[in-house]
This record gives sequence, C-alpha cells and structure tokens, in this order.
Amino acid sequence: MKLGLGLYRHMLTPKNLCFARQCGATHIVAHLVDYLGERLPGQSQAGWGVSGDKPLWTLEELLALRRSVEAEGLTLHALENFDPAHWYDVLLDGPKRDEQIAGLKTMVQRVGEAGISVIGYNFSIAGVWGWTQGPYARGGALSVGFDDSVPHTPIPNGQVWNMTYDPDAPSGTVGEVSTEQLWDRLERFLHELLPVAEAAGVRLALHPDDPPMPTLRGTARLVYQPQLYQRVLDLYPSRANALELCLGSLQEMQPEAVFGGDLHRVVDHYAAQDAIGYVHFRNVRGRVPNYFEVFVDEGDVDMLGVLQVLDERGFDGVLIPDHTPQLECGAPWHAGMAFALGYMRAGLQALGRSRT
Ligand SMILES: [Mn+2]
Repeated sequence: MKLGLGLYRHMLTPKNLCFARQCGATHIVAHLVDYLGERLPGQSQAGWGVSGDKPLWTLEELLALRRSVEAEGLTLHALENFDPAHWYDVLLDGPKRDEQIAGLKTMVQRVGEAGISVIGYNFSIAGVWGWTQGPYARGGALSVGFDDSVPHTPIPNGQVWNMTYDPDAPSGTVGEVSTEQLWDRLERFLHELLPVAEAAGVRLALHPDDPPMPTLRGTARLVYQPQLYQRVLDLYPSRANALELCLGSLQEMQPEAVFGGDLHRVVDHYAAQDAIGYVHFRNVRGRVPNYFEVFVDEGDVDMLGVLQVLDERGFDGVLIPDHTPQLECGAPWHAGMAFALGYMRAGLQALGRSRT
C-alpha cells in the first residue's frame, strides 16, 4: 500500500509537496476546485464559495501540475472532485447537461493523457452540508461534527454541491430531487463517461455521501449506506468504475442488514472486487444523525484492522488522510496531517513486519 497526501488547490506549492515527502508520503491527490476562494459579499461560512464560469482543465495545466509533483519526488495519483462549474447541469439535469457532459469527456481524456490514474468525484446535489465545528476531538482539538437538528433549508437556485455557480440566478429553490431521479442521472453519467475513461486509462472513483443522510435539504442522496456502493458498481461493471473509499463516511452510516455496521466487512467486500480508486483514511465517533470527526487513533473504528483487511485482499493502492482535527499550534492543518500520516506509516510498517 502507498501513502499519499491530499492537497487543496491553494496548497499545491513546492513547500507543501516537500512536507508530504518529509512525512513519508509518496503520492499526491490534488484538488483543482477552489472551494472557498471566492465568496459573495455577506456569504456565510455555511456555504462554500462561488464557482462561476471556468474553462475546462487544460492538458498544459495538468502536465504542469504533474511535473511540479514529480519535481519533489512524488507521484500524482488522482484529482479529487470536478468543479461544479463544469457539471452543475449534469447533477441538476438542466439545459446545459449535454454540453457539460462533452466537457467532462474532454477533461477525462486530458487527465489520461497527463498520466493521472484516478478522478475522485461526489455525485451529490446538496454536497457537504450541515457540519458544525467544535472542540470534538481529544484534548478539545477543533473538528467537525454533524447534528441533524439543523433545519434543512431548501437549496436556492444557482447553487449545487454547496457552491454558487450562478450568483444571478432567479429567486426560488432547486426543489425536491427523488432517489429515482438521482440514480437515473448517475446511470446516464456513468454510461456516457466510463467508455471514455476506459479508453483514457482513468478510473472514476465515487465518494460516498458526506454526511450520509438519505436526504438532505429536500434532495436525495446516493450512497448513504455501504451496500449502495455495490449498486454503483453494478450499474456499469468496469475497472474504470471505482470507489473513493471514505472510511469516515462509511462508518458514519446507520448499520444495515448486509454488513451490520461492521466497517471491516465493508472494506473487505469492496477490496475483494478491486474497486478502490483510493482510500480516505479517517476515524469518527458516532453515526448519523449525530457524529463527530476525531483523531485517527481515537474513534469507533479499529483503523489498524482496516489496514490488515486491505492487505489480506492484496490492495496495493493509495491511502490518504481525510480531514483531521486541528492541533493546537502554529500550523494546525499541517500538524493534523503529520499526525495522521505518522500513524498510517507506523501501521503499514508494522503490517510489513508481521508478514516477514
Ligand atoms: Mn472523505
């Protein structure tokens, strides 16, 4: 297994790449979406930023990114998330859908040409929403939680995935989106994109819903229980149809009949199918409708056991820390990541030793 680090767009600098290498990572997962960079005046922290018209990712910028990662002795494994600007009408089934599908196909081809193996994505209307921030992790470390007592305000027009793609949209709301509608949209997306991804040598890896509620803000969610990942895979069996296996989100789900809330069984089931594009390695306490993200070594999941399950199934892909609590110091994000990476590296080394 390989250790990686996810870096947000504004963090894709030589210094942060060097930090990743120093922590023992060999792979990078890069976010190209600027989630918080641009905000509308008065826009609250509850919503993310603006994602207006954006040109498609160019081959030149992808190659430049890959070169900058390789210059620090690392491998660029994946890009995480499409920009809402590039596919809001694919999610909403709006008038620009076909045009945006064509754009996504072009970008998938370019990602393949640039030699990048995976694109992680969230097929979600409401996106990440309803988080609260507080001293939820050990020692009062700042972290996020979810509490379903928050009122589910409808999604305003011009917004998807918690970002604004059209600040001038007419007033009103997106309205309700049913489970059937959303699965139909995903199925059409997969049938159009996966043949292109296969030809380009790229895997499209779906993140489960965060938070994993059956509906959020009046819109259905796709993978809010672990067995629903199988439905995604069965829609289009192909190595290109893969999972961005988020251990935190999967653990937050309510126990169901198939896996009974046992995350090790979930990981085993999907690792056995070689369906994992990469892993989000994160621990959590509690489940929906009420949970908290915590340090990797203190939550409900035996994370070393997860490594063992992955190893037994011969998983040789990339693990990255997901969000982590922030440590009380001058560099809270970096310290949190270094702590998680150190834990993961120790786990992998111990696993190697137990094998010999
Ligand atoms: Mn995740």
